[in-house]
Amino acid sequence: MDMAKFLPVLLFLFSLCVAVQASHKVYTEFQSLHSEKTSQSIETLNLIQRTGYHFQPPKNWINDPNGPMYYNGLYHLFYQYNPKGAVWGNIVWAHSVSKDLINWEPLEPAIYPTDHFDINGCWSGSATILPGNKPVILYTGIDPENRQVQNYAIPKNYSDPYLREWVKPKDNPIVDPDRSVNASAFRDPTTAWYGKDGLWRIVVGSKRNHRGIAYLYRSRDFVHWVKAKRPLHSKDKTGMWECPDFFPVPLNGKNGVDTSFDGPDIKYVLKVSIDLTRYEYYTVGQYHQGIDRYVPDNTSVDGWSGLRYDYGNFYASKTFFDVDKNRRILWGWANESDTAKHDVAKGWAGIQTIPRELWLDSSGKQLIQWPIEELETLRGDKIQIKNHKLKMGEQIEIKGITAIQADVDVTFLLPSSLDSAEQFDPRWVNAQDVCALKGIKVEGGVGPFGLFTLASENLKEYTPVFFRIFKAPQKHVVLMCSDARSSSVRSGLYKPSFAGFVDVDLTDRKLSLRSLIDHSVVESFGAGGKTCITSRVYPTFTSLNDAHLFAFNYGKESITIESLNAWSMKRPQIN
Ligand SMILES: *[C@@H]1O[C@H](CO)[C@@H](O)[C@H](O)[C@H]1NC(C)=O
Ligand SMILES: *[C@@H]1O[C@H](CO)[C@@H](O)[C@H](O)[C@H]1NC(C)=O
Ligand SMILES: *[C@@H]1O[C@H](CO)[C@@H](O)[C@H](O)[C@H]1NC(C)=O
Ligand SMILES: *[C@H]1O[C@@H](CO)[C@H](O)[C@@H](O)[C@@H]1NC(C)=O
Repeated sequence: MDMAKFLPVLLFLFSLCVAVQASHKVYTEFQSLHSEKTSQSIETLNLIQRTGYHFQPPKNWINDPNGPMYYNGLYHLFYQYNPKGAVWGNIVWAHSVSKDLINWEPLEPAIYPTDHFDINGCWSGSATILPGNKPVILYTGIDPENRQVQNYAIPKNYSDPYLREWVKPKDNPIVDPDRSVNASAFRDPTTAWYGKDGLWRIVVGSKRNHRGIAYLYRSRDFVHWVKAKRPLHSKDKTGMWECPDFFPVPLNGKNGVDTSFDGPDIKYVLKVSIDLTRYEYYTVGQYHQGIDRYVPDNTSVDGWSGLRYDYGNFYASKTFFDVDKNRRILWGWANESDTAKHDVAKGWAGIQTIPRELWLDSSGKQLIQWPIEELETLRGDKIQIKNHKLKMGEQIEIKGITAIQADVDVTFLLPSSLDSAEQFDPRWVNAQDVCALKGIKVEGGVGPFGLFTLASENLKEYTPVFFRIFKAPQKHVVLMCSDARSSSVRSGLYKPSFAGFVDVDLTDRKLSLRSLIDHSVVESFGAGGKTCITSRVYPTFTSLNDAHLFAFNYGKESITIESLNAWSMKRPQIN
């Protein structure tokens, strides 16, 4: 009997099985479908919705960013990719390189299923640069029993500036789930860090019953790994921890440091992607090297009522240290909020958000994120507004730029008294619920004020990004919303009222907002990057000029636009 004939069927069955266990959705019926009737033509859908300056491959499904690194003058980005369609499946490590993190050149996939240790899948992982400038990739493979194991891969030719080909040595897998570990919930190895004792360390995400776990492993040679008696950290009632990321941040300044940095005046950050909520949470804390335990500070809430990198569509993120510019950079995946049917019709799904520089706020309590400075090279035509007072109910159009592909940065000046701010109800613990309750339509005292992005001329469709300010006993509460509920007249879309609170001092009466608008994505940074929200939205425009941008104030008190700068954004070379 010819087994080769049955192999594809077996692989298919295995991949279905893995997919179910990993709670990724597989739409087998769509995998070979190339077109689908929709009300807008496919050309129009793509013209309006495909992003202009966000990272995307020409077509197909993408998810997690993998193994980002800087090596010999080039930035590398790998990412989870389905070469066969616009839904999850057939995952390989696609690979692109860049000199500036903005323009990208595509290469052949670097890692794809070939061996017993990854024949059923090549899932997420990280890169570490070993001494002697030798990169190594750690990733999760799915073996023939559908167990999740950790593998390594090394460049075939270190002199190839593009690191095109990667070799998976035969001693893989290097980390097997032992009997205490759930082999169906054991994935996404971190970048390694080096201890004073001469041992490398990594963390692998997992769970036990309902407890989310970051298992710690140690190795002298990067090949033989031993599980530590105790995990680096864990937290009950949080479920599976995916894509953990663990790194040091200096107490002062914006610079980043290498993952193995050993010096004074640093704190650590542990981020996990929680599969149950599909959001990411981080804490700031202490890493006790002697006992190899991470302990969040008492100012950092652990679990899913804690801080998030982004309060919108943002998941499976990963940072890397950019040794060229001494900064730590964050990549994150923004999935679609459209139906799988539309994704398949367009032929693509998923984007990477604009890389963000990330550092510790001077309070030491949270991180600050800001789009990398290289993005500014794409700025074209500019509009500026200074000292414009927005009275109650007023909105002004920001004309003269391409509102569908823009960068807007505005600083609002609040009234000298915040007495008329609405009272904050202490029961409001979830910002998204408050945004849903109040939106822009419930009149407030101070706010709502902000931007209408991707708006139709008559405001039939618009995505407001805005603030509302509340009075509370201790200090004012600032709510930031990116509300997709009116973003499209189409039904069947996911249109959440994403929101987060902004821990900002209002004594200088200033509050800033920057939004990166790009066809079907609005990435917003409140108060200089203290609170970030990414929304995916799908207005039904039929031409690029249908998109408009406004600034508005629907609160009782006047708000002044102290300064507003908006730019048309150029289209870089992406893949
Ligand atoms: C390695 O890459 C370098 C630079 O591209 C090239 O000159 C050399 O021939 C390659 N070596 C092998 C064995 O392919
Ligand atoms: C192991 O993880 C899988 C996938 O999440 C889950 O379905 C299963 O219940 C877990 N097993 C145990 C013993 O917790
Ligand atoms: C939090 O920890 C700091 C020291 O890191 C301590 O001074 C402070 O009292 C603690 N606060 C609470 C509420 O435990
Ligand atoms: C992105 O898509 C929306 C709509 O389908 C889901 O609700 C989210 O769970 C999903 N996010 C991730 C990280 O998969």
